[in-house]
Amino acid sequence: MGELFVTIIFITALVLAVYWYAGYSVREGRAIDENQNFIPDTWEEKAGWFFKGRNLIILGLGILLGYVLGYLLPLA
Ligand SMILES: [Ca+2]
Repeated sequence: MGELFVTIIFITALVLAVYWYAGYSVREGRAIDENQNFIPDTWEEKAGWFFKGRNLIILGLGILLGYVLGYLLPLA
């Protein structure tokens, strides 16, 4: 379970980094963002689901993290 926890932390960090970098590259003017949603338009074409489901993906990762953490460190 400990390895699973590290894996989920790693995946969560990676996913958050991708979301952050999407906004960063637009703000820095490195990517074209015609519809001004702070997601490079080329990324939206390739992986629109990843950005459309952003809230759900972060929520899911959070629940998963909480679940594994609760298993590793039971309070009672
Ligand atoms: Ca865009």
